[in-house]
Amino acid sequence: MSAEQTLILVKPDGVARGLTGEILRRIEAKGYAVTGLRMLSADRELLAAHYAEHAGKPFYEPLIDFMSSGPTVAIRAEGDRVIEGFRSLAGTTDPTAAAPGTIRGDLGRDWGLKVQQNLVHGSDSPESAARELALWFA
Ligand code: DAT
Ligand code: MG
Repeated sequence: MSAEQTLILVKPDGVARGLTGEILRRIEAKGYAVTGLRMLSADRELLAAHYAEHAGKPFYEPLIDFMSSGPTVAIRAEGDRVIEGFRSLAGTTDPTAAAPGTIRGDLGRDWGLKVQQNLVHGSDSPESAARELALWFA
């Protein structure tokens, strides 16, 4: 069986705070291979496709505004169980609740309960990973 792939994003807050290198370091230190790397300013069309599952939720518009507020770094990472493994490295969605030792727990901030500013995205299933990689590495 070939190694699994996932899409990781360093969101605009992570890029703006100069944490791209630290996040890449944690991915590589865990033993995952970085097989794709791209910096781009995501437009609303890409973000709407990426976050289609959240359309209509109360945080959707603020999330799209935030994600289009600056450049994002898209990473294709590869390794055994990398989807689950990166979600574990990232920590839970809310940076205050995320465990110490995780990217969000160590480095994330709430910024007045704007939970969406949580530094990273990681695909949550093989189907999401395939769909999201096709969007960000088209
Ligand atoms: P995750 O990024 O941990 O997979 P998700 O897919 O449920 O979380 O949501 C996507 C993003 O939307 C998340 O990173 C931050 C934002 N978000 C989710 N729930 C939120 C909420 N209750 N309030 C504000 N932002 C939220
Ligand atoms: Mg998600």
